[in-house]
Amino acid sequence: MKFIVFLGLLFVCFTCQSFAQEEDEEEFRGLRIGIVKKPKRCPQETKHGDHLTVKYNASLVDGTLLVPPRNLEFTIGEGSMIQGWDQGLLDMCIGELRELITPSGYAYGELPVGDAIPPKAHLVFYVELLEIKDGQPKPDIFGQVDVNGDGLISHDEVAQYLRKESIPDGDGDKSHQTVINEIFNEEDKDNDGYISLSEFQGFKHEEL
Ligand SMILES: [Ca+2]
Ligand SMILES: [Ca+2]
Repeated sequence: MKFIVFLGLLFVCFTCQSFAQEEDEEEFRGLRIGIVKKPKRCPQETKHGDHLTVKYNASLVDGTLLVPPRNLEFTIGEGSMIQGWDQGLLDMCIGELRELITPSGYAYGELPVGDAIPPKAHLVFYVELLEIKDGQPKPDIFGQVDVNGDGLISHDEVAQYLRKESIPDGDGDKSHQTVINEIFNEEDKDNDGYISLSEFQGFKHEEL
């Protein structure tokens, strides 16, 4: 979704002109990360799954501005942004400013993007990290399975969950009944036929 938003931001740059890329390809094999400014104090660094707010701009390597400075929120390391951002903005402090010289292989590859970004474009981003929010909380699987909300997961509720998740009800080891039995053998520690919240381990079964 954020990727689309980002593309959208670039698409709005109708006035930008396309420029033929004549750079020496040798120069642009790898992502180059330059630290322009780094604060002295850095209590927290970015890691995969963090939700970041950044201020950035984007240009072609010849200096043509594609996106003037603007703020953007995204989750890093989940492929929602170009690879150059997912890799180039890790271990970053709040207040840090980086220059990412991003070969096309780490950006939009062979294809043009709108009128602004020509095919095989190498891009330069200046990205300042404004805020880090820890990764999104894991989905509440227990709550999703415990549909009647009594704080216990029953056999029937697991069966409903398997159907809802479109897990195939196969033969033998793959049948829903076998999967349910294995889950309860593993997780229903006191053998009362229900999985309580404290017993719940998150369905580590290979089918799920
Ligand atoms: Ca229940
Ligand atoms: Ca139990």
